[in-house]
Amino acid sequence: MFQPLLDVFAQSTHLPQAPQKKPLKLGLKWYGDGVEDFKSCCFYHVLSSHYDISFTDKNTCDLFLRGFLFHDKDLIECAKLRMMFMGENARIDFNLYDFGMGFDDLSFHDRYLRVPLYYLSLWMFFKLAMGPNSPFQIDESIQRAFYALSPDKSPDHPYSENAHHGTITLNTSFSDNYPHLHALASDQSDPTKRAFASFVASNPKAPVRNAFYQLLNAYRPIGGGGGVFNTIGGPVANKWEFLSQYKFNLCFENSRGYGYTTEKIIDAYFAHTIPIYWGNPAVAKDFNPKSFVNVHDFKDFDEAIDFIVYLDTHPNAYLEMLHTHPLNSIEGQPRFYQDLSFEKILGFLQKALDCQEIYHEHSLYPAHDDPMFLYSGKQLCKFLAKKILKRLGKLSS
Ligand SMILES: Nc1nc2c(ncn2[C@@H]2O[C@H](COP(=O)(O)OP(=O)(O)OP(=O)(O)O)[C@@H](O)[C@H]2O)c(=O)[nH]1
Ligand SMILES: [Mg+2]
Repeated sequence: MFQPLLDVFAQSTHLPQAPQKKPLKLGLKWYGDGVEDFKSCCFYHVLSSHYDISFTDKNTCDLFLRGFLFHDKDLIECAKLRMMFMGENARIDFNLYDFGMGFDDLSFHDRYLRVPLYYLSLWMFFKLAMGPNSPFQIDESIQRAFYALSPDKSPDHPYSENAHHGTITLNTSFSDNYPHLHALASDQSDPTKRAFASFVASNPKAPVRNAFYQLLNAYRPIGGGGGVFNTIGGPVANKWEFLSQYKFNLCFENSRGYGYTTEKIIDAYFAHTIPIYWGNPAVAKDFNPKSFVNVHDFKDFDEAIDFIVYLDTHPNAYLEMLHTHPLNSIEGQPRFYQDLSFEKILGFLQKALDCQEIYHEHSLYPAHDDPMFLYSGKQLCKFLAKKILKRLGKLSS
């Protein structure tokens, strides 16, 4: 069920008023189209509540923000404050970055905040849910706060944003764009009377996911909308409407990683279908284990498939899971793991921007384009000797 998850997310978008906005020059290497994609992301919304943002290059910026897996040589030469948002199953290198946000459930004082991709992806659904004919509700005051901070958007006009696999137009008729999903979410169709399961991925390099697909597909055929195991003659344009036509969605991550919960499970909740999940062994910290099939909970794949068969053949058990709140409750209140919120993200970013320390300058390891590169003892001595000679040269000149 998406509405209860949306309610908690909408509350978590609350931001305090800024006394006066400070100027912020932001250097950026972001996904997709760069600045345009970044502007659709909630980090932009959060920052623009307290800063007048201008985009500039890495040499003149106050903060360089990187949102991608690989490290460029030219970024490493940039001496400014560096922050990385890691959206893949990989670790942030804190020898190179002063601050980071990502999946890992780690504690590193003020230098790290866990912001898993699934939380970011809720921002798109929050905006979709505000459109005309939406079956979802968002409190009026929360909607007003959104539009007040987004002067380029109006509640009366459609606007476009880049999303995974294409552009999405927001603020247009929900029931026209998602007729099947609209009927389900407004209790006008029977969720048990749907085809079996869907799968939408285009990355074939996911051996565990592919193996599970084969086993499940042997029980009942799975509808495939992505580039891998496609059954509909080509990539599906509208992922969420496609998912809503099936009882389950196979939303395995491409690999296993502690903390690595991406947008895939959120897509399933939004589409009113039961997620069949594998990837983050600790996913039960992020989502209520009674609201999805957690394949990590089973001895092996066969046992997990037995449970899916049970849900598929017992409508009451199926509906109970479908209608369970996706979030865990803490002291009776459904919450995000670690109480993640826009205010928490803002606090982290403010501390980073106010920080006088440039941590990466104290790293013994020199900047290098390959983050896995480490100096051997001999190489390190050579490197340090060179540095000392350079310093002595400077002193004597
Ligand atoms: N509409 C649509 N969405 C797709 C298609 N292929 C993948 N997606 C979805 O787009 C989102 C982003 O996909 P990617 O992260 O680029 O790649 P992926 O194929 O999902 O594979 P991994 O991320 O490696 O698991 C995911 O939620 C996919 O489910 C497609 O052909 N059509
Ligand atoms: Mg992906």
